[in-house]
Amino acid sequence: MMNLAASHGLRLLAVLLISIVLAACGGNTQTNGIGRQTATPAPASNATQPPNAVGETTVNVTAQDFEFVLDTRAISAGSTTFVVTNRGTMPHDFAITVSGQQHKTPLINPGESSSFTVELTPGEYQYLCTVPGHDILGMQGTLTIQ
Ligand SMILES: [Cu+2]
Repeated sequence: MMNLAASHGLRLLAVLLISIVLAACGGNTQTNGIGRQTATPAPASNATQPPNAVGETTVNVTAQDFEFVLDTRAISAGSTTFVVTNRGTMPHDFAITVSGQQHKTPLINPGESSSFTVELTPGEYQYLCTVPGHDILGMQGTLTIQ
């Protein structure tokens, strides 16, 4: 009997809690319609960026000691802007070879950013930091465009 009573009490409590949660959610939606969008976690390096036109993508590149992290979620063939932010403790740059030609940022100091735009077609592109030795330490990779 004690068990039954206890479980009945628990069930009541659960129903109450669910009601409260539902009420809270409902209130949220009414007072703040854009609250939903903030649920998507953004990379720490991300600045707010405007929506891109068709065929234009922005790739956020984080340079660290000694690694590049590329946010390629939205990437596709077309005009591509690389926004490179140096989160390391020493100057880095970002260079990518397109059609045999190297495009790159100037040397970027820690905490600063630089960007450039190139036209990418489907294929594979090598990128690296051109500071001597940094590529060997890990600041290099291949970007694939489908
Ligand atoms: Cu470097």
